[in-house]
Amino acid sequence: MRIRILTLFPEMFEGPFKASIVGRAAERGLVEITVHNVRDYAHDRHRTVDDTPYGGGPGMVMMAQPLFEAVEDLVARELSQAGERPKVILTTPQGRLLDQGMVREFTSHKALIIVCGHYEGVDERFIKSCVDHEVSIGDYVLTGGELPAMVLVDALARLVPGVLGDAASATRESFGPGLDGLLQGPVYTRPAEFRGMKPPDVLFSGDHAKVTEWRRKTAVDRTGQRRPDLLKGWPST
Ligand code: 6GU
Repeated sequence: MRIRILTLFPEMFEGPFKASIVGRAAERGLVEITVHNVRDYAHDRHRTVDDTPYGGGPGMVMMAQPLFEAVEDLVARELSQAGERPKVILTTPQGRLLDQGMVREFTSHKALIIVCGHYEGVDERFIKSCVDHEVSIGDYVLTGGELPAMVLVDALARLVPGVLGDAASATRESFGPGLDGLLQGPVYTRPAEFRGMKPPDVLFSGDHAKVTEWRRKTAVDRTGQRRPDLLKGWPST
């Protein structure tokens, strides 16, 4: 999967995408992530990318022209490289709330362009003409769409085959597709007793069916207590 990120702050991506599982995935060629500066597409001497809003009001609005030309350029590069038009995602608090289903849907595309929104917003003519999906990561306001873009890339990368180690994939598998969308129940590791606290006996029983049933039950209980909204329509079959 190829991901191109369009941002006013390319330097923000240097740390997160070098370290971590995402960094390893990029190194191994499982995902290809490139970061592009919107300012490189400005035309004037000052490389202007924002301006005051029509109608007045506080803050600045990201101009249509640099974003428009940047996306045109990145789309053209993708078409010449792979021949499949990439989906364009804009990170903005006005977007649809990101969930695992949307992440899964996005992984069906070979290439994505993620545009990081900023300031008081983005000229609507760019959004109307160039953006396929507007995405928010939660009901709170951040200073910019860069962190949301990183969140999205992280969520996407871990679904690319081979990115998670065998152990992690196997764990998810054994958890069973039936628990998809539920919160995970409690987990424990050595020592068997810590400050007087012991894990439930069933985890030491060696009975895999019983352990699986315990994991299912604790996942359902916890989801009911903390996120009852997730239980609506579950199980799906
Ligand atoms: Cl995608 N952008 C900004 N600026 N704030 C947010 C957000 C996005 N998602 C939640 N808050």
